[in-house]
Amino acid sequence: MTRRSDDRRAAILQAMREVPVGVSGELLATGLGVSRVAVRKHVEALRELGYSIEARAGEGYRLTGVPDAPLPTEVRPRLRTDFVTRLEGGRVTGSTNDDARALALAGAPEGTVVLAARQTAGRGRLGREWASPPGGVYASIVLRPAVETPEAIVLPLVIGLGAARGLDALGVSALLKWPNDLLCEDGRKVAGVLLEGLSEGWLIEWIVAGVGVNVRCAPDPARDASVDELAGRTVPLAEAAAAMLDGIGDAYRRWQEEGFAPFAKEYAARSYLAGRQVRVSDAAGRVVAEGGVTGIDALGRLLVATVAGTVPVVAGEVTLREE
Ligand code: BT5
Repeated sequence: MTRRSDDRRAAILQAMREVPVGVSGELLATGLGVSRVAVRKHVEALRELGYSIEARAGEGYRLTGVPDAPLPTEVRPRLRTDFVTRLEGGRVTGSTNDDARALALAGAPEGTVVLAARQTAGRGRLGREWASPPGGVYASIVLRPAVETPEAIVLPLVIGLGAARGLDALGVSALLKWPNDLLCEDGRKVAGVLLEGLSEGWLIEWIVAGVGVNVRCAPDPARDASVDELAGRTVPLAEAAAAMLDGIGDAYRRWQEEGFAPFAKEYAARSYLAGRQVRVSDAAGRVVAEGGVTGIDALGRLLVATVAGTVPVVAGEVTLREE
């Protein structure tokens, strides 16, 4: 779908929202500067997206139902900030991170976002699966941070904090499990963040920040929590998507301007691991540190007090140790 078609469909939706009794095809055609046939085609395309639109002779088009989906036409009007420059997708895809990567490679600007209501090949870190059934929101954002590679090491934490603020806006207060899990109090996971990117030496070409949120779904109830359950209400998927994008966009912009320092205190306050006994393993499963978590340092590394002294951990899988 072209940007222009998107804009026209958004305009048709807005007109129908403003005049609930019905808007004539002729009026829509004149307003948009297109033919009535073109209007009819746009209305058909909106129906295919899940909108219910009645068309009656003499009364025109009437919007009678809106899909509960993270569609650009529903997410865009709910965005609070101008961070998002382009919104794509909203239905089914393999992985929004792959789609956003392809757009980034083709030169898409910062703030380009791909959304999905379901993924068939959603992934987490280290090749793990991200269960992506309907009822979740899956989003990936193209970032082009103006910093050198080492400075971007903290970015996953910044994006995690932004996602946590997005959840705040939905009435869910989440804890952060270093490096990238968003958990509720009892340790079940409500959202996850995955950053992938390309750099040329110290120069970052692009980063794709992907976030998956269980809004109405909890694919494995023993392990996962949902926004609906935690917020105690049914949160529209488009509202969830917009809140996450605003939260992440705000945090990212602040980090670009001021670095990580303004986030350190909030990260500590939201830390699920602070004060806990943990075991950290590398990708191959080797234990790299074992002990009590004392916090993170200015570079975003996890500080683990081991018998041999404090170890700053750059990457790894953290599990809680039975106390
Ligand atoms: C993550 O990885 O938590 C990052 C997840 C990022 C998903 C987004 S969705 C949009 C974008 N497109 C993608 O393809 N991915 C991104 P990690 O820390 O490796 O956690 C993965 C682990 O979380 C799995 O091994 C499961 O144990 C668990 N898990 C899988 N699906 C889950 C879900 N829906 N809710 C909670 N936990 C889940």
